[in-house]
Amino acid sequence: GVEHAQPPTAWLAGAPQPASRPHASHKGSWGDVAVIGGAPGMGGAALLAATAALHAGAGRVFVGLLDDARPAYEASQPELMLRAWDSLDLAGMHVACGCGGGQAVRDVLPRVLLQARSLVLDADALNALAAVAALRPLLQARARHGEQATVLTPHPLEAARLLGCTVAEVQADRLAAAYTLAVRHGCVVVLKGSGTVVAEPAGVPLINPTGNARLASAGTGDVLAGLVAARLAAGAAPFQAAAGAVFDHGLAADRWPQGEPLVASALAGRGFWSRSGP
Ligand code: B4P
Ligand code: MG
Repeated sequence: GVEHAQPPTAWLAGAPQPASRPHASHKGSWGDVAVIGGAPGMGGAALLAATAALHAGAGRVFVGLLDDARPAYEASQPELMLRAWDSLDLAGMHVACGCGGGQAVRDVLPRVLLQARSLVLDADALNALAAVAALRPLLQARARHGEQATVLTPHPLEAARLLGCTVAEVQADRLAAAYTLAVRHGCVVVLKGSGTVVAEPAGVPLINPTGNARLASAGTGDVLAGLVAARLAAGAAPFQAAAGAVFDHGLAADRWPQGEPLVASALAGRGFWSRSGP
């Protein structure tokens, strides 16, 4: 794998250093993550995000599936607690919403936006925000609340839908696209792709130096959403949570053994947790 030289610290302003877990910490110290998604036929995306959050050190990870036919547990990852999404008390939880959400996510977003303590919106949650104008004031209300951080994680097509422009326009000025979305919605924005941009409304955007095209495969974005949620659950500030997760996600790809396929389920279970923490 490729080893990166240590970049200048200014470049990494948002990337936390490796943190060890205090000896006397317990699972309550590391927060509750809830992944809400997994509409019928799309359960894999939610499970990938939840598995990544677990392996990034979240104390407890719930999966609020948007599918009434959910199994009692996930055999490959029995630590995950599978629930009906509307049975979860979201008020104290760090939520990732939209991974494999389909159209059903439109119905759950109002409650998620109102209640989640911190929130990562990915994939179909972003598409819902782009399509349903009535959801956007709820996002702005979270920004005014102050305690309710929100991180948006669009890829370029999702960003283009949110901005009402073309993918080419997003890609022509990625810093401006991410910053515009951050200001407009009062959120931290992770614009994914080669040179992922992390932006916040009041601050200089960051271009992540890690990662490579081996991440261009199905489900790696879901893994990233889970990693951001785990860092939020551990108490990181939203920009630091996003930047740290993006950095680690890319670093894992850069260090991936050459002969081994980089598939999202292997990435999710890789064990990021020694680096997690506020
Ligand atoms: P989706 O159906 O939305 O794909 P997904 O489930 O979101 O996949 P996943 O979650 O794994 O990928 P994501 O990009 O979130 O895709 C539907 C369609 O959207 C696609 O068929 C395509 O038409 C369109 N689309 C998707 N990406 C596009 C793009 N970049 N430009 C134009 N159209 C696009 O997450 C992938 C992760 O891998 C991110 O963390 C990303 O930063 C990383 N990654 C991918 N390529 C990388 C690279 N070259 N270098 C470094 N990192 C890279
Ligand atoms: Mg995605």
